[in-house]
Amino acid sequence: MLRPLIVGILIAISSLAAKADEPPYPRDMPLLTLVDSHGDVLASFTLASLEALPSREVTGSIPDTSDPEARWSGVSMNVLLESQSIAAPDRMLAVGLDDYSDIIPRSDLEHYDPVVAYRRNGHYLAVDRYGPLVVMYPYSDYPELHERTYYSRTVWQLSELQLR
Ligand SMILES: Nc1nc2c(c(=O)[nH]1)N[C@H]1C(S)=C(S)[C@@H](COP(=O)(O)O)O[C@H]1N2
Ligand SMILES: [Mo]
Repeated sequence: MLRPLIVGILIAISSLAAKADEPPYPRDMPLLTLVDSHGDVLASFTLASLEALPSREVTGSIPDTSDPEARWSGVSMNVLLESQSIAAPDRMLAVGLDDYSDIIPRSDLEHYDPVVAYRRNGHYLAVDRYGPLVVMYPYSDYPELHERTYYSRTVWQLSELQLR
């Protein structure tokens, strides 16, 4: 009988897949903080809480790097704010772990719906690979995004969104 063998192989494959799918950081580690204009914390997200929200996928790459185009999946910035019943602010300052930051205006959320991505081509992002979170724009859907303005808003190692 082949069946027990096939079942055994399937179990082996899925346990390997489960291992490969483990994030390179704890699922309950705070990754992203939303703060208001006074610096007060409005919300905090872990991988687990981000994954509990509906996901959105966009195609793009980290600008000005050799990073090839990839599928990035995560949470739409609009959905992220809605999940906390927060109206989209005029501007958000997106801050990286390296203290790099840039302003993302509300018009970007309306026109492009950028994503707070936690996976690149299906894989979680290690901190030394632009992760854990990256602001990614849908570059392949909107060629006009290929411009310095949006490149600098593609904040990798995203750790904080300051609502202005
Ligand atoms: N956290 C973080 N995100 C960032 C940057 C940065 O220095 N830190 N640089 C921005 C700019 S100007 C570009 S072109 C791209 C690629 O930056 P890099 O060339 O420094 O990798 O990421 C953007 N996001
Ligand atoms: Mo840049």
